[in-house]
Amino acid sequence: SHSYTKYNSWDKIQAWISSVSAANSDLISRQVIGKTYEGRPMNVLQIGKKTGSPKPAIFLDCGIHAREWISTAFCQWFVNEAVTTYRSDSQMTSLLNQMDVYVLPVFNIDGYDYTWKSMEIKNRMWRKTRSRNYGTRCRGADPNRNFNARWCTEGASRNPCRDTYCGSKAESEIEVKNVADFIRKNKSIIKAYITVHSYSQLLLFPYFYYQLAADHAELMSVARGAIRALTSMYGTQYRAGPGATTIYPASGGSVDWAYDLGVKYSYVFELRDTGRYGFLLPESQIKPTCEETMLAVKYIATYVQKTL
Ligand code: 0X9
Ligand code: ZN
Ligand code: ZN
Repeated sequence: SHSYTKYNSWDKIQAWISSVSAANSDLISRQVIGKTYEGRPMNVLQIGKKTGSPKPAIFLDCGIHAREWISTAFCQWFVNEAVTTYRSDSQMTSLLNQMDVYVLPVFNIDGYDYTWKSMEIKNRMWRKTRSRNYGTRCRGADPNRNFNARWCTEGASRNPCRDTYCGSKAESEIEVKNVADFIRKNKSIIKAYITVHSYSQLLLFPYFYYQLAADHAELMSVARGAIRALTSMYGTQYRAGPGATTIYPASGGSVDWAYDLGVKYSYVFELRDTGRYGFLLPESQIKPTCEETMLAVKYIATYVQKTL
């Protein structure tokens, strides 16, 4: 059965989505924003006190890359922390009274499921979606190169057999289109966009091309505060900065796209570790990783709440 301190298969996560929503119907509403290429429903959980009128919101997604299992574990952890600490934790209570958090627990469900169903280690390392590409047996595109942000201009490949294949056009991947449509539709209320990856212990923000964001100074200072909070728990070291100069330039990423749409507080987390285990982070690290990351996400959320 489902466990917050283990990695869960898609089937278990799907059942958990139903049960956690049903058990916390005072705080959680769920909606299907579309289906994946292979037909799996993409559920977004809206978490917050139900006030009957639209509230300012934060959009949080995990698992855009299939093999980054700790990312997917974090969204489940976040939902559980939100519902179990609402009322007892003043910061969470205030946040969920005033704002909603939209959580997409697994962005790339087909890819995630593929990393579970196959016994071959090479498929545990699958990153992309599972769509068919014209004229080749190689499947999938990198959803984090498929957004309409300087699409396929740098740090992305036109070769469908590569891990950073940008797709046949921006939003060619149905999962990307579903998320982009949802954020576009709700852009007047979405104040922050947080996307969770692994690994490298980084907190990144726009741009992933060589240009400073207009809000660079503020994004950097909020990131530094978030890291300070994260590090305070177990001493885990993080670096913060704009994507292009902190890791590498890359076009078509969700965070640049969200920022250019007008979502000012747009961040990418790259969770533990720094390479010892990489994408194969042991289950013993799920709890400490999620607990420390909660502090950083809550720091950003509380900052955004204060700007309202
Ligand atoms: O390359 C990526 O997509 C991310 N790193 S990962 O190792 N998790 O694949 C970095 C975030 C990229 N974000 C943008 N390009 N906007
Ligand atoms: Zn990633
Ligand atoms: Zn906790």
